[in-house]
Amino acid sequence: MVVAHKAHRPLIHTLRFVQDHQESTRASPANAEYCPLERPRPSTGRIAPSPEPCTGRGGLSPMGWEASSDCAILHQEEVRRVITTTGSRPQTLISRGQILEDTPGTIGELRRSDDLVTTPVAIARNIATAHERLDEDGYLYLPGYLLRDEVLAARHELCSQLAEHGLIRSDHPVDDAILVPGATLGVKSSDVARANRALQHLLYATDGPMIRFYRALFGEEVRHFDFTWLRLVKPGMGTASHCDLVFMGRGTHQLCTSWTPLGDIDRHLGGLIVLEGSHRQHDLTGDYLATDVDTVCENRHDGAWTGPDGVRNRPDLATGAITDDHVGLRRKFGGRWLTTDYRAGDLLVFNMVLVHASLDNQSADRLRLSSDSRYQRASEPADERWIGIDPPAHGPQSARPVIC
Ligand SMILES: O=C(O)CCC(=O)C(=O)O
Repeated sequence: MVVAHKAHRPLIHTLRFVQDHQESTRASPANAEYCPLERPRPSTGRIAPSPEPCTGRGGLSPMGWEASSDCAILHQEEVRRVITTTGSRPQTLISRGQILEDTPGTIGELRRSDDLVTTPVAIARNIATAHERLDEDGYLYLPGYLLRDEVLAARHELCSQLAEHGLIRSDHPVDDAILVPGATLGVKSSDVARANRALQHLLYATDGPMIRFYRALFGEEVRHFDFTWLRLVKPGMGTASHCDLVFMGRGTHQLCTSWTPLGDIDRHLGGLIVLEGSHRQHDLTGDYLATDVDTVCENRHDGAWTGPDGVRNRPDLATGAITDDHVGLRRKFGGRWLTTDYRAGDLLVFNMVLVHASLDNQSADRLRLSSDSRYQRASEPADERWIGIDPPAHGPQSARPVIC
């Protein structure tokens, strides 16, 4: 038994989780397939009457994030209408149904670190500066660091798998990843990732550029999580803001995420966005980062994952997301949302406490394909949820009781 950090209770004083009623009533082992942050947006309320740019006050209301910004979160249909009526300006950036502000102080480009890290050999030479930059920015963006051909081979194998599963059209070149309307995958995407030899090689080959990068960064042998997050992001979908620590903080906290675009992902197709400087704003993120999404209150509903009403034992931890209100969040933190037009071969590495999310996929019919994978020092303890031949992942099977 673990006693909850006192900060677990009044989360709304800082960052309040978005409560997802669908997830909380559908708590089943299927949730072990961790992609809850890409869930469809709730279909009630918060529909923008018009696509006017928001004039919001920003910041937190006393009740937390839900009412923190007057920048409405749009329905998927409404977003489509905005795109159509504005002539789909390619640079209109949308995340979780919300049009992001587009002034220089609110949105920017990721800082490139290909001056430091171009090849596995160069890393060792520049390792001190790379560490400094990772500390300073919370991320390292390494355009073209991976071998583009290897990335495209992984994509090809993935697209062939998805075509076999009926998710993408095989009457088009499969590598275009054109979605079959209405299709769902039907198997766990982590199983698809495990079966994809080219992807496994790209992410985990002992002497490949990825592992060599981390070996240099950590200064010792590397352990990677066995679970690979494969993102098959459909049109209209994107990922809500969060930090990775709340999902994978049961071992060392000194681990990194590799976000790997499996193809060219421009802003329209919707790549990752990171919130500038958020990794240093512990006054805002501290209570959130002290949580673990799989804790249950053992003094509530006898510690059951869901109570008799079908509601998650800890509704505040239903998804691990911070918010869908990415305009309000940015105003609260004060930095810019940073992103870029990613290309196959690029690599984005970031730490566990950097707030990030993704842009919505604004394409008509294409899947956005990427993976995220985790790496740490082999000598340090690992979060057991993500280790093993078939890792338990997060969800009821990984529940950890605490006294609330
Ligand atoms: O690709 C995405 O949409 C989200 C990825 C992510 O959250 C991560 O890499 O931690």
